[in-house]
Amino acid sequence: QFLENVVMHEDFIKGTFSTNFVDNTPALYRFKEQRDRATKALKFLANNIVNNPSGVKITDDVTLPPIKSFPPKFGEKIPSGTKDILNRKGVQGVLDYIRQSQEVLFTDTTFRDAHQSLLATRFRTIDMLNIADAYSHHMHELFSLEMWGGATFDVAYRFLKESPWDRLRLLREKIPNVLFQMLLRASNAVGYTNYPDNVVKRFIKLSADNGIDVFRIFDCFNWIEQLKPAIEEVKKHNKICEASICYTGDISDKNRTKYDLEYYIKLANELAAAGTDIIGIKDMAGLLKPYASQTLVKAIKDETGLPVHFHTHDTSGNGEAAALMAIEAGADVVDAAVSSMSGLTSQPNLGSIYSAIEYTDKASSLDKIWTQNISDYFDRVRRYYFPFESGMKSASAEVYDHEIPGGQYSNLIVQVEAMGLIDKWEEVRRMYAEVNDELGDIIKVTPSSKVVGDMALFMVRNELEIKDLYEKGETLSFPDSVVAFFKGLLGQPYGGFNEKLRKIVLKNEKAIKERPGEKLPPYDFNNVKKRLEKKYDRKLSDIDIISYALYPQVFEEWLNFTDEFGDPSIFSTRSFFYPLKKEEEIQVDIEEGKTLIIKYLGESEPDEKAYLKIFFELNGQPRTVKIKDEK
Ligand code: 3PY
Ligand code: ZN
Repeated sequence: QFLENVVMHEDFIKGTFSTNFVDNTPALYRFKEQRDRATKALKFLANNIVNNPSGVKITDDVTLPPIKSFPPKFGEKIPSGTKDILNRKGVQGVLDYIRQSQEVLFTDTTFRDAHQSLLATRFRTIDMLNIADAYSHHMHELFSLEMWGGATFDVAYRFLKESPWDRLRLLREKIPNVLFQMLLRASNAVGYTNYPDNVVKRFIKLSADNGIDVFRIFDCFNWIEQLKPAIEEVKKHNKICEASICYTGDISDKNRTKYDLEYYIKLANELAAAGTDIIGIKDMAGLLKPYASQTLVKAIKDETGLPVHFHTHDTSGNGEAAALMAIEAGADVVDAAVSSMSGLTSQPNLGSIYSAIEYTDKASSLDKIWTQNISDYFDRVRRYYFPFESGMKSASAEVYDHEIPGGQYSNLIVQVEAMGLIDKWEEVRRMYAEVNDELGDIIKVTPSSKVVGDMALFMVRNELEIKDLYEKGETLSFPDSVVAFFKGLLGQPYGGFNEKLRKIVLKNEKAIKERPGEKLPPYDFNNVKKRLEKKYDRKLSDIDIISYALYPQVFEEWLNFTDEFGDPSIFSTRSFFYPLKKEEEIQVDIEEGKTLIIKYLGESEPDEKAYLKIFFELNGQPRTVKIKDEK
């Protein structure tokens, strides 16, 4: 290895080295770094074998198919797409393109909402990168790829132990031609709490600098004051602003008057006045029924004259019909997921919508064969994530009663399972609806949906009914998110609070009426940077600091984890989640051209301090790793 480093070195090749070459060229010793990386990789695998932190196993009845790849043909050029329009002609150029397109345009949500809604957001970057060439070469007619935001940011650090920023950068390298879209929870950014305005603004700036082009922004109470700072910031960076209406209730039910058509039209006008480029209709639970979808899209288009981007979930099975009605009513862009990642709590099916409109004047110019090839790829990859499936086998109109957002459904069921309450899953769904009524029929989307979910779990776990809240509420200690909601820390819900319940939950704590971000002191980035750099004895980037500002504990855990176990994004999903089996051999690329061949041979008995020796073969050489049994 040392010799290899010497002969490959630039000075050696050019012949410009002196007798001190070896002493003065630390890069020659880089094999130490590689050796460290190899040791960390073995430690990661050993920890999986002994402690299995993901808690998932491959049982004997599961067979995981080989993954197919679709590399571009040698020398094949990447065709231009919507990102090139943004680069060349700016936001106005993209808006003109939308207006001039006779066909309906599509956003593919497979990289974000689809797996958030089907697989508890556990989809790893490597599985996106392996199909990225197919997108840039064959799906360049897409309007955008939704690939960031929502829960992906937190889950990447927390569970996948990978940097969401790397995902953005690496996908951008492979897909330079299609707009990248993210979901931004306005003043909650990509978190569950309100952040100071300067945190949200810096997060938007860094997201824009690192590759996000379209920001779908929403507030969980559709409160325009919460949306304005984010809208302004997106526009400042010359990115596409898609402020959104979160849809709830049922505009076709004349008895449900709280969120009627007038409510949404007024909101759309407010979004337009705040300067949004596009209006997003964000139907996060899939409650917008087909005819209502037609009415709403038409009304908003007529009223504002802005392009409309339509988003729904197929939980009821009516999602595709709703999307078609939206197209009929003039929706400019529609969200869909590739077939094998669509349906149920995910988005409607891109292939099916494509076929439904194939011979109409709205027909899409996407390549039908490639939408299928990509779906075939995901069909195989999805099987590696089987422990995160929600178990939902068919669409269910029950969503119109419980109103659980698609992105929450698959996470909630994992939570219910972890609490040992899976037998009460039906009860949790029923309670979710009852809690919502009691909170005053609020809009349920992150983070307000978490309030309702936490409260429903709390009620079921403690065997409480609604009346108990009033009878013995004084003695109950409510979930933090519920207290924060009643304190006004998520903002002001439309129609106000249930004041009677508020008194019970808050006890003597005070509530606020203002926009929470206004009250919070600005975040001191410089100070935090100094403190963290000292603590970790290394330089940290702006990206590190903003990630810490959003998720301090999760970010620190991730830093410590990668110090100990290296960067686990190098592993295939098979070896990342599931402990290796004895005699199993894997190949891991630690960098371009450097592959580790690792074979797991066996382990010792634990010693008196619960440490085990795990025996591997690394590139043919025996290696032993000591790891503590933490179970
Ligand atoms: C999120 O905020 O993560 C959502 O998907 C909301 O629908
Ligand atoms: Zn969604």
